[in-house]
Amino acid sequence: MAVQNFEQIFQQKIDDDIRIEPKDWMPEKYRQTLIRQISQHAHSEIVGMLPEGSWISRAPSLKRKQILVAKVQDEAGHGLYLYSAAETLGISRDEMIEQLHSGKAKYSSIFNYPTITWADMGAIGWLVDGAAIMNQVPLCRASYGPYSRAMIRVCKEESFHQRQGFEALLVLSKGTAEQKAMVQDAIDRWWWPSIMMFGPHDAESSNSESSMKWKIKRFSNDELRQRFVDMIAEQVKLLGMTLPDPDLKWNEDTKHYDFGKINWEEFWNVVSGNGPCNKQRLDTRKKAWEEGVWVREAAAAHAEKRKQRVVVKEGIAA
Ligand code: FAQ
Repeated sequence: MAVQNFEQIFQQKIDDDIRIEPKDWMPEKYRQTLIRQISQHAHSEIVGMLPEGSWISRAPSLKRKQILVAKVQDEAGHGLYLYSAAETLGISRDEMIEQLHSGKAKYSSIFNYPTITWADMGAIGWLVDGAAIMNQVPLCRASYGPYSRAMIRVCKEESFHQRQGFEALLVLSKGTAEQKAMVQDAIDRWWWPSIMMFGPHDAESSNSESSMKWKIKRFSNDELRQRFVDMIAEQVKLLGMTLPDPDLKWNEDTKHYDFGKINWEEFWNVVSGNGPCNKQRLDTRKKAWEEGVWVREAAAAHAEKRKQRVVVKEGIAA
């Protein structure tokens, strides 16, 4: 069959909302786009463990520590499902890790900001996981089967993450003047980076056109960002706090909140490796990878031994 026919059949499946599975024919650009997005997503989960991980030993109570440990473990799990989903497209885990370490593969800009106070744990749960859910619920219907299925579980866990973050802030917001100030300061620092997570404006989004045609993306960066702003602008009132945007205003005509200009210079600076913590995050990941060599080697040797044992047993049985 000519490639053109394969392409028509492929696009027809997408248009009919039939999932594409690993062994189905797919255009090379579709495969590459998925590898880029899924691996970037996996790296984000793994690097995303670092800003919160540093607070596990400093959590203010046993309950908060248990919640934080569970959340960070969930993020490790998300990274692992996503690496597995990407592997079905023909890239190995080692190649993906190498791309992260060399700077070829990106990860979300948000994880290059420092976590300065305990309230940052609440702000990450509420705002960062909140933005992640807004972006990821539509990915449960992404056209690639292994990605969409992984996202269903990821989203269930993310929604627990968001609620725990909001609840942690709610408790602090009813506390002392110092605790209230700590909440407002965390919101002030995390707000703009959170709305940058949705990526550049649609007009600047180089991948959106093809990703929408292939139903990897179901909504544009700006559509999802607007939904997030509308949701958070209401929720912040429950905390008795404000968002650091003087232009944030309900628009009766559009029935959405208008908001101020995003600092794209800051965004691209962080994306290109020059954010406040980019170097620290990558150095930590590289060190963990190097220090884990013996674990990977031991696991591979153990697997090989087990395989040999099965071969010997089968030989005896025959
Ligand atoms: N950071 O053409 P578009 C989480 C890049 S997981 C860095 O619009 P696309 C869980 C983009 O790669 C958070 N780079 O790109 C958690 C592209 O460059 P490239 C991660 C960004 O792919 C919570 C260029 O800009 N979530 O938070 C960013 O169509 C708490 C042009 O952009 C996902 O990965 C950015 N924010 O749309 C963990 C979800 N935005 O690659 C721990 C899946 C854009 O061509 C604690 N990904 N770029 O060189 C997606 O939905 C999409 O990839 C977007 C970007 C929407 C992120």
